[in-house]
Amino acid sequence: MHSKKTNVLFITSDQQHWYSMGFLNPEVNTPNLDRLAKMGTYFDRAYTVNPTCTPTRASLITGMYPSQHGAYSLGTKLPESVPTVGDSFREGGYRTGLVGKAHFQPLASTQEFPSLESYPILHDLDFWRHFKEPFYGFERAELARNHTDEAHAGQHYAIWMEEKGYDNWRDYFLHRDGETKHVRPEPGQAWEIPEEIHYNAWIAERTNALMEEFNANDDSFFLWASFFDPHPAYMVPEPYASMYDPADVTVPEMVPGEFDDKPPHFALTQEREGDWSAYKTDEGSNAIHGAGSHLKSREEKAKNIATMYGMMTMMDTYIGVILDKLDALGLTQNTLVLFASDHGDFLGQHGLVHKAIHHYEDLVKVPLIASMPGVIPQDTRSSALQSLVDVAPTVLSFAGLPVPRVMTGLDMKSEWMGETDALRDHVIVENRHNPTTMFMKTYVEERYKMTLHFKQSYGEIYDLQEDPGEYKNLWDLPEHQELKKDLLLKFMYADMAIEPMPMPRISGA
Ligand SMILES: [Ca+2]
Repeated sequence: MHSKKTNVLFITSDQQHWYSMGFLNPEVNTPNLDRLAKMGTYFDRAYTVNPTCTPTRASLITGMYPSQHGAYSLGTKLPESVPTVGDSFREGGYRTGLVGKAHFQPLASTQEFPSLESYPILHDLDFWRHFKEPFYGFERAELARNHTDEAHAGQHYAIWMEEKGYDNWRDYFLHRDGETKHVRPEPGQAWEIPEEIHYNAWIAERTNALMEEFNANDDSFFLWASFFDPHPAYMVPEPYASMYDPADVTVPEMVPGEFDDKPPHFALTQEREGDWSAYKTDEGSNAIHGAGSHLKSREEKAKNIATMYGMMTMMDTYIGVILDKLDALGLTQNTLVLFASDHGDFLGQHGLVHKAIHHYEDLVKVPLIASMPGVIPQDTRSSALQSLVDVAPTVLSFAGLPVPRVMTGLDMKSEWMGETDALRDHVIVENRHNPTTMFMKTYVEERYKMTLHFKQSYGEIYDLQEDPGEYKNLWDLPEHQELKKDLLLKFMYADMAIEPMPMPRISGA
């Protein structure tokens, strides 16, 4: 009776600010995400484990923190030896698939650290046509690596575009050597790519095809539809490009003086040519995402937000295509549908744009919706703390499969079912961008939030209850030194608690 087992359909966006969904923000239309939230529970205090792609994506499939699974920063890879949630599902008799963005490996490859998601193999379509091995536990991995028009477009996505008759697909993307017909649209301008070959259409079509195939064989499945939007550079084809008028969107603004009590890398963002050299001292230092000028005109921010809304509405349309297929196959009742983003985004909040190295709620909080009619409470909003490190153990638990001991995330099934109270009293957000610089760790509990900056004299403490905008840093204030001591102790205990215990003690010695 395979079909009675619980399927898991995991849908993710990339770099989505939690507020960009219609049921939270009337400026944007996302009817299908609204429908999913109504069908299930929306968690308004869900946190990433790292505000960048690779570390968090590796945590999503391993149930471990970036400091544990090895892919601690962008430009690193998840070692193939680390067990994944897909491995567990396969051992449990499930079919597994991933369509869209993986980013478990870096864009560069070395002999010691080979990467399949790197040049020139990304563009070797023959290689990908014959690629049949499981990829990190996904027996069917259909991949791409580009955000919007990036030159990384290739792999299965490019093969699919050619199958659709678009041998000229390169005309819609940048080229690495600069030779391209495509000119990146200015903020607010439409991307000329035909909607029928946009990667949203590809992800929906291939996700649905895999669901159909698995269902036809009466196989249960764990399937990840991994969307690329609304990650910058913000661009979207018509009709979505002109769906939202920049004049009608709210543009978040910085509060004058708000960086006065913050670590120095906050104020540096407001300089045209800030000196970031102090953060690029490590051997092997690579780009630090967000270490640069964040100055953009209000007009450009408004255009970007309007485009981002268009990207959300377009992605939502194709999420709807997948949810409709799930319904049409009669699988909605026995499928856990989980929607999340890998981390947040700045659209002008605190004077910041895109990804950054500033652990505001805008960046470290993520949208999270869990739906399974009859199992997870419907039309419910929960403010209990959630972490993306819990996704792997929790989906295994919903499928009735054992959670491997190496997973240090928590099994949240009983809480998501409304059977237990909050299982978490804190979450941890890691960020080791370079070995010693931009190396920070954040502890968030119900009320307070603390960020430690490795071997720096400064730090951050915010009272999220009294100061949800995180404007007042309590770290140095004499009246809050007891609070600081208390939080440091709790942070240390939290860090001890996540030490992995791969096996039980099976004897006295
Ligand atoms: Ca990301």
